[in-house]
Amino acid sequence: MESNEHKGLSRRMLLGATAGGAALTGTLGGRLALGLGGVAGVTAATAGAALAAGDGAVAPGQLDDYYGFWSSGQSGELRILGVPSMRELMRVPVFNRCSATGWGQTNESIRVHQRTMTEKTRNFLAANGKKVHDNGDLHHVHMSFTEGKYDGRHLYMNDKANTRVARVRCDVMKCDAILEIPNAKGIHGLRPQKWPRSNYVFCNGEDEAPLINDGTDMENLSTYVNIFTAVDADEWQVAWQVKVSGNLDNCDADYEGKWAFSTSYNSEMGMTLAEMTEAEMDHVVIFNIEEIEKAIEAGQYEEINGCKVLDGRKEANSQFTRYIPIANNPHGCNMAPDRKHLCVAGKLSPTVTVLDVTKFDAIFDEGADPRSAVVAEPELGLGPLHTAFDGRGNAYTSLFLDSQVVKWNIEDAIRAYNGETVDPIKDKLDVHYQPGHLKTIMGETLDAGNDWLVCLCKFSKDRFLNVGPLKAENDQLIDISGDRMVLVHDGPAFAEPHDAIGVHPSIMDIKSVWDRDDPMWAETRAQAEADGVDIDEWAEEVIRDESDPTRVRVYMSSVAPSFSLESFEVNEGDEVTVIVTNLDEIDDLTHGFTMGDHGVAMEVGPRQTSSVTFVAAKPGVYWYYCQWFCHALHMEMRGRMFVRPRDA
Ligand code: CUK
Ligand code: CUA
Ligand code: CA
Repeated sequence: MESNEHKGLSRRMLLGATAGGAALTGTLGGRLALGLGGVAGVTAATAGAALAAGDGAVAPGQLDDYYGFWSSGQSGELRILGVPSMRELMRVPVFNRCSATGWGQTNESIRVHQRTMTEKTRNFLAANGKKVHDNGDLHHVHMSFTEGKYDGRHLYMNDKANTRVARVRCDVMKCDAILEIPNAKGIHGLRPQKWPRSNYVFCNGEDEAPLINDGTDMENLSTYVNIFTAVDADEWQVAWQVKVSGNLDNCDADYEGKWAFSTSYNSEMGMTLAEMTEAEMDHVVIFNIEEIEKAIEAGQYEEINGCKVLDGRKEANSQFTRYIPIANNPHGCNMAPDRKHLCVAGKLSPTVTVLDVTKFDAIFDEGADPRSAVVAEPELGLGPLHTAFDGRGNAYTSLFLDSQVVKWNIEDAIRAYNGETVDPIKDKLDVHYQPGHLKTIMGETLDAGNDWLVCLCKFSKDRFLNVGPLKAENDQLIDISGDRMVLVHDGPAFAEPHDAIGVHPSIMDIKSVWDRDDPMWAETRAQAEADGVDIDEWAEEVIRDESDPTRVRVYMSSVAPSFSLESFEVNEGDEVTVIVTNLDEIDDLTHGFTMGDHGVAMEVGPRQTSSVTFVAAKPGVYWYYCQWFCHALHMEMRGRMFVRPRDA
């Protein structure tokens, strides 16, 4: 394949102008400035590259080969894309408020938010006139595993902003559980257990805080701690927590169910940038699942805020953890599908450290050298952040400062570490610009693919038409089927995908129409039964609560193009709950319910029941309407709410 030759030349020519050849010296500020300076320098580097295996285009009416599940960072939602077309197929609201679907406003979604909310958060929100947080910062999305492979049950994701994790059901692609994690602060890295199945979802607390964080002692740094959490994915509660030394950034788990591992960039326990980058070496923490479970079983834990907490800090000298020194502020933590090698990206060090997980038993021996598990440490380029894998023994590491992806071979890196003269680096490709995560199809499972790599870039300046000071990110599609990587597609994305996974469609069983007995509206159904209303049939009932007559429940059905109620009447000050069931059974026939001038809107999918509660505080006539274009007479699908003045 000669197609990339001219590109290699362009890069060499550009090296002088970018950070590419610079030694990793100088101040942190200098390094970051170098990285950003590189943005303009590589603009034309890949222009005109010939394509090796198609351009990723999928013709109209044709389906993509894979699902892509994208995180969205500070947008707080999950996104579904098609790969290789990179067409955005759906947005699944999780930690955000959604105008279209009413997520965060419907009673069904508020229940998902509140079910495991701490008392402290519930009171805090109430003091701010809210029931749910309006934002989230969703970095990592991963599917549930059975024996090292995706099993299509659930997707798990983190909220760094409000210390939560969430679960999305793959049968309907809706969030059905959110869990606020007590004790920890800022859940960042998140991974399901890979073997034998995802009993646990491992969650990293990134931010240091006093364990009893009630304001009594805020200055004393010796009370600050970081917490590693294992969530019981079936029971959806905290299984156990481990106190660690340093903070926790990214994590992963092995293919035997023995270990979890987390990178720490702040082993210094610094509170400022200067302090956090002071030490030459930070570490990766190895968690010994069996030892932890034994101690929990034996009741050797401390109970804090309802969680079972063990002490895995260095000074506790426990069998729960080991700390392997890793150069300067490591970031990515990626287990290879060869079942053996864990790749830890150096970030401020140009290296990726390769650890052999089969050597971890030995480092738990008294007096063992934790670095004895290191089997390679290839120097790959500037700012290595994350590593992806194909099924041929190759790794792909993003170089944030170099704005490149480097393809390297794990076995060759091990041979080079052992003194053989072999270059593990097989190819480098310019990406645009400043890449973070990158992912092959099912590359974090035993089914790692060899066709596509998506690379999620943090900057896109000059790559697209200018849209103002806030620019899109750029998710790029790379063909990895040949020896050389070929960039085939630019995918602008709104703030801010951090991570993504690619999944073969056969792994999931996704419905087009809801089952009427879906648990999502079980509480709503129970209320309807108590009110004597059958929500599976045509319903047109306005029911006043017997114990509190200011509470009104309005039951309607929707069948295109009409609601069962063309009007209903309430009194000023009533708390009104509108319950709508979509009786249409047709694929893609979604209705909605929007109450005009009330800030109320919700999705009602085929055979779904949704409900929303608001106070009718404004006397007058208000139209409600269906906001999903559902029929030729969709505009006519509307009705009136009469709000009678209190003293009339
Ligand atoms: S982190 Cu964003 S680029 Cu939150 Cu996975 Cu590395
Ligand atoms: Cu129903 Cu539009
Ligand atoms: Ca550090």
